[in-house]
Amino acid sequence: MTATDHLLLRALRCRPTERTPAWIMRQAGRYLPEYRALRRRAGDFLNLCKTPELAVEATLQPLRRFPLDAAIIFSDILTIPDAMGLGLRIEEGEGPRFAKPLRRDADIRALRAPDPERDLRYVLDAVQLARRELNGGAPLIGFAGSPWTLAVYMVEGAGGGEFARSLQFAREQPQSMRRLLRLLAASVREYLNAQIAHGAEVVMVFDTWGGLLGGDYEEFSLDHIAAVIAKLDRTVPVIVFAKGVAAHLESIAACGCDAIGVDATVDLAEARRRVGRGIALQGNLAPEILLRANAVELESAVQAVLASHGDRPGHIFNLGHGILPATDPEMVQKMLDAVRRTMPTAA
Ligand code: 1CP
Repeated sequence: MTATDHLLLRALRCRPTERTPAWIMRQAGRYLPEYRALRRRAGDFLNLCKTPELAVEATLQPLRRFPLDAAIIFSDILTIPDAMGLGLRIEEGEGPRFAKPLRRDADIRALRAPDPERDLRYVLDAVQLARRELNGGAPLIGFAGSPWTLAVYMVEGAGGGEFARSLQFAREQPQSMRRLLRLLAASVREYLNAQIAHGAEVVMVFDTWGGLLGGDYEEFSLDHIAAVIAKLDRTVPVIVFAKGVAAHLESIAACGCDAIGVDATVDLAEARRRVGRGIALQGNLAPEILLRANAVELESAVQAVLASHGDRPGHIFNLGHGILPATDPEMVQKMLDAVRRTMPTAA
């Protein structure tokens, strides 16, 4: 099979597919016992990311278990700030933390864009090795955080909070924030282009925290995503994961991406009407459903997602956000079976 024949790649180009392709955000991770064992073997999460053989093993684990239509390279969006010297630590059960968060304009002026070939070599090696191991079986997705989402973590210094500090920084020191966003856009662009050069067949930009911005979303987030995409190697499709920004779907569709990943608050039929035909939509089963539904409820929730997009081309089934660590892997199998049982997408 040549790479362009994969269901995922066809769906991303809004071409007809015999069924709707499916994969899962955070498909490698803590809900899988084999991931927890691998992580123990690695010692900690960052070591797992930074050891290409282990990162590739984590990438492949979900594909050994489930009939998935994509692999996503095992890494994290915070590799860029780590490579910029902010001192990343990811503690069990605590989430990410930076030793040197950005607090003033001088901190931002001192930053340099990482050279991916040198500073993020371990990710590029993992991409190359994963591609070899996949051997054409499923397309490989590379990824990065959006400039704004990275800026949020770099200014806050930790995840999991309410992010008041980064919003305040954007409001009170907009010039500094813009300087940071421009630097991050250049860094993300070079990083994604390097992933493409080393074998990524799709790239995805995670804009997890764009929704914090309300009316300032376009200025502080979307415009910088568009700047990333404008200078990407466009031989591969680009997905933008847009969480909490349903009000901006039309402008996201115009940012240069090929597909929009939408959260579970979005009705796919309405999203399709709003973005038109030329752009693919990815999503959007609420991850919580996998925690509480019985088999019948799960089946009907999956049907509802598929029916809301309908039988036109350009849909990739996924969750509306990352799979939750408490998810029973059995439910994932049931969900993917339900996707495969449904009507094929019409030509
Ligand atoms: O094992 C562990 O305890 C670490 C948990 C973990 C994992 C499994 C982290 C720390 N990152 C990851 C992997 C990861 N992160 C992937 C792997 C590939 C796959 O999908 O299988 C991806 C794509 C990400 C992306 C990521 N990291 C995002 C964007 C997507 C999203 O879910 O919104 C974000 C916001 C992060 C930051 C981050 N890294 C880790 C955690 C726990 C977090 C979130 C912290 C917070 O709540 O703010």
